[in-house]
Amino acid sequence: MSALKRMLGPVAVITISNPPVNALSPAVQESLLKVLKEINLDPTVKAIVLGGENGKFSAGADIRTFQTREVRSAASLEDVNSALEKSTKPIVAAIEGVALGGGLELALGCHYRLAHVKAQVALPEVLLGLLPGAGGTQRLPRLIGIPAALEIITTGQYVSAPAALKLGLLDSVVEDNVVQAAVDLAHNVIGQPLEPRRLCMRPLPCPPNVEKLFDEAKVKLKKQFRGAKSHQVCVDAVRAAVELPFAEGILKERELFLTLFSSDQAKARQYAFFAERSVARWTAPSGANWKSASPRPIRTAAVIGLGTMGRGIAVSLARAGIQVIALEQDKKQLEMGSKAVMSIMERETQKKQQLGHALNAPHFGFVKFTLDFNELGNADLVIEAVYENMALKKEIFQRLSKMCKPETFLCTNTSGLNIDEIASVTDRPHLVIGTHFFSPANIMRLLEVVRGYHSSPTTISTVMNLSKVLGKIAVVVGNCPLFVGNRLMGPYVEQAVFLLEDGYTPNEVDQVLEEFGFAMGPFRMSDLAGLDVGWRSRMERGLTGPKLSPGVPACQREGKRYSPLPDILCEKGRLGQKTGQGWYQYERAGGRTAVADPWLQSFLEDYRKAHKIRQNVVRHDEILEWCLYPLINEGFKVLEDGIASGPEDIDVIYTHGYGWPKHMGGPMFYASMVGLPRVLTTLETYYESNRDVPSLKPSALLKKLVTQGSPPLKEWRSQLGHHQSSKL
Ligand code: ZOZ
Ligand code: NAD
Repeated sequence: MSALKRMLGPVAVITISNPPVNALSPAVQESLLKVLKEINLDPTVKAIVLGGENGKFSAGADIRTFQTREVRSAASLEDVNSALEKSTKPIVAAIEGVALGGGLELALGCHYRLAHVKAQVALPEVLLGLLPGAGGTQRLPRLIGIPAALEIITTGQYVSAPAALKLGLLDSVVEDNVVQAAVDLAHNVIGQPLEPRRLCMRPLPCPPNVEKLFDEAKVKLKKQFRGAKSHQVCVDAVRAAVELPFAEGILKERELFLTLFSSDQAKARQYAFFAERSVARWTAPSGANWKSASPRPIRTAAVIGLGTMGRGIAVSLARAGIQVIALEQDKKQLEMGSKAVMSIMERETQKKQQLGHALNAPHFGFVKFTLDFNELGNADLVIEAVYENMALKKEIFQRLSKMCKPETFLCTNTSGLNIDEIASVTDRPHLVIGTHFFSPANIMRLLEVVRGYHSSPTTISTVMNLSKVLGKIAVVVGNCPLFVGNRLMGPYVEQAVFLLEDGYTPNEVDQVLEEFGFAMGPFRMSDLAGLDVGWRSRMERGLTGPKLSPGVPACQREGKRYSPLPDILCEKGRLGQKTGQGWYQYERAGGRTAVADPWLQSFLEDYRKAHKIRQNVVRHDEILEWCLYPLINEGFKVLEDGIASGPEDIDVIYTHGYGWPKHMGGPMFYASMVGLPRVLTTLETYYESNRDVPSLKPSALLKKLVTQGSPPLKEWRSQLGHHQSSKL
């Protein structure tokens, strides 16, 4: 962990060395200051180049040290930047790979910035619940102007080197050896005045109506990142650059940084960052790991069914350069499916080109559309995405088993059917696995990898490797009805519907959850997904249907409270956005703007009267608890059953697949922040008065953790049993 120095003639090259990403730990910062001081005293050095080891400039401050670090040391990175800026010898930043966060701020302290054409720069602090706290909010606007700087600082977006060159963030972009090019530039600028190159001395070009710009940015960000503080505070920090001289702006930036640094939202975001990385290291509670197996390469993949999911899956595969064979059941469906796939690909290509990503434009592999099952024989891997029907899936897997080469992996995109039952009809249960993509599959990054009892380490390893190739975040889960994500959704949606019976409107419930940070409340979400998805699954499980007419007075099924409201809506043809009516009404079938529906209001009133339901209006904060605590409780049950291997797995599934706000970490992290005793006592109270709602019965693991004094989340794993579908 250090800053290394070597001489190339009169140019000193300083290299940041802290593998794997050259994070700026306190030790690196001290080392940089020390080397810089030495160099400035050395009369043989005329110019300096600053770079990073192993093809990466720097990924910024060392996030691992944030929760343990003395806040007092927060200023030290700005001390380094200031020392670079004040240097009397010109300094050129040589950017390879990434310059992120504190890494980019370091480059902004240098007098010149040169980057490799494939390098990326960004200030992603906002996504860690912070702001660029080492001068970034004061220097960047002075370099590229307020509008562009505001966008970069408040969204954390990555900027490619060519785009950064256009913005004026970089002085030059090269295709070959960056360090050599930086040394050449350093040679050329020896003796040139440094004052104009010091960003702290630059006047800030201020557009007219700058206040309006800030106000509009705040409104937009509030909508885009509901409930998240850091985006708003980032705007205030850039505003300080306009209102204050540089030195005072730096003090203001630090003051604002400190308000965020110790916040729960920042802790949640940083937890989410490491949780995302930890799921890739999945280990069965037995200690065994699929990483011991080698993944097999996937060159050709087949997709069966080109409906909502199959289309997106085919595009994801093709975008990664994999040859795709896409199968449909009849000519009409094939035509519709192939058109949809081609149009997604065209849109994606156009979008990338518009964003100036032409250099990295996706390379789409070849997609062959077919009605002939025999064409799948040579695929390395098949993903089935037909209707959610066990008999149909079994029929398909039986056929696949007969005609695919013996080593072909057979995957199903089922949202919750039994993987082992599907595998049981094949000749190769060890090569069968669930690949649960989320809709739209070409956009959503989450992939639940559902391992069956027989899934082999090679199968898991291959699918995990494929997910990386596709740019997805994959989480390995066990096999149980609905797996992890949809299983936790059940109690959440169930409680939301009970709240309607109790006297609330869909809008009131949605609003509370949207204020919490969900992109959509449960009713808006159901309307978008289609109410019939759950309805068909309930019919398949015999929970509703003609024999169980929802008109009957008792809202109970098999001794459990059951609300027939969603079934009634489906029977009336109100399937959500697609039919123009669901929990809300829409301007037309397929419309997107949800408006409260007076019909629904009077229907709910009649329903309550008919079923003699006494209105039970609870406080708004209780709506949150009624919906979230049963979901969290189910999360503990999933851990107890060994279906997820740790709380991080559940949290990644929720933040990436279900719109749980990242600044709330995920359901399990949120529970740890609220306090496990509070979650437990609330559930106990609710269950006491609702014995017919099993999802309110506190999980044994939750009780155990509270009895043990509520250990921190990172210690929960040690309390878990063995993975249910474990054979590893
Ligand atoms: O890892 C990817 C990435 O995006 N990293 C995070 C970049 C980032 O958000 N930087 C901003 C940091 S905050 C900052 O800089 C604050 C600031 O200015 C204020 C200064 C004041 C501080 C005061 C404190 C009191 C990256 C794109 C770099 C690489 O992606 P890959 O997919 O190739 O690899 P990963 O993500 O698996 O990463 C490899 C290993 O490196 C770890 N890591 C990454 N960035 C880190 C970091 N560890 C510490 N600090 C970072 N900035 C990562 O966790 C992984 O390690 P393992 O052990 O988890 O595998
Ligand atoms: P869909 O109804 O939109 O599409 C299914 C497609 O499969 C249709 O185009 C149909 O013609 C085709 N098909 C049916 N039988 C076939 C056969 N024998 N051979 C070839 N093609 C056949 O369904 P969907 O929403 O894409 O769901 C597919 C699977 O993905 C289901 O198991 C579902 O549970 C799961 N899933 C859906 C979502 C979602 O949001 N829609 C999300 C995750 C998982």
